[in-house]
Amino acid sequence: MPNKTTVVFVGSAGSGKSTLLSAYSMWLEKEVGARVYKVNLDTAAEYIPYVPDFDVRVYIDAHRIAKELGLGPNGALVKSMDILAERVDIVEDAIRKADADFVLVDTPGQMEVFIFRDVAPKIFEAIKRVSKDVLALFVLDGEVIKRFEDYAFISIMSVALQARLGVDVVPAINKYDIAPNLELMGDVVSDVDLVTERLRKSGLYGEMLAKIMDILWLYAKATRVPKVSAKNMQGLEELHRIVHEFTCSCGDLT
Ligand SMILES: Nc1nc2c(ncn2[C@@H]2O[C@H](COP(=O)(O)OP(=O)(O)OP(=O)(O)O)[C@@H](O)[C@H]2O)c(=O)[nH]1
Ligand SMILES: [Mg+2]
Repeated sequence: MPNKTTVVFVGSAGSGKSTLLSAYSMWLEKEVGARVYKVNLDTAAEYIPYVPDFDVRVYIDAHRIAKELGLGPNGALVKSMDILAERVDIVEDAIRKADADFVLVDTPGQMEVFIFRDVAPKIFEAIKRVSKDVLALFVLDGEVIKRFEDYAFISIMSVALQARLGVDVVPAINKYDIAPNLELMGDVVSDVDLVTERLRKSGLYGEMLAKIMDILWLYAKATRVPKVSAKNMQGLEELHRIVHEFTCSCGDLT
């Protein structure tokens, strides 16, 4: 029986996926004494702030593909993801053999190229076969969350990712150290009534978003959103508590 918990870091370009993966792996090793296996699936990465145990670039490198096929950076990334979609067995094998408690998986900077292609559901299916638990950490850049509507957008995106990937999705707000709106970043994001009340006041789309949020919260497994700074290694304990609650079936997540 596989006994690994796999956390897949997804999120828009530059949101801090790789830095957070690095910070969380160090935290897990130091504070929990966990054995961590780090997987890089970013075929176009030029620099990654951790030493990967499995690096997809050894097999599929977007820069090499660009040269060989005469493609631009986007075309090469798409092509590399399509090649990976046919070779998910390499990733599955590596994770199966990993002697680890936690597997942390980094994904390409351009989230849409990963999420919208065949590769994402295929990778998640493969990871599920060799892990006890799998969840996706939706890494958000705290700098860009400025309004209640932005928070509604994140919640809707999280549910969309859940539907697409077939696993629980935990949104995490990164770059808390430079987040511009600490009021919104604070506990407010966990206060259902306050968010919907503020949305209702903001016109036609606000009313629509508030109604969507009512439904989302009805089905939400957790309303807590970890706020972290990967750069300063802050908020990692809360992040881990939420990851643990999702994977241990211990009930209340609010
Ligand atoms: N201030 C601050 N900067 C951060 C934090 N986390 C990441 N960064 C910076 O944000 C930039 C992008 O970080 P990455 O970890 O490369 O982000 P990514 O999502 O992996 O980026 P791509 O894979 O290129 O899309 C880097 O300059 C990081 O140093 C944070 O918590 N606070
Ligand atoms: Mg990265």
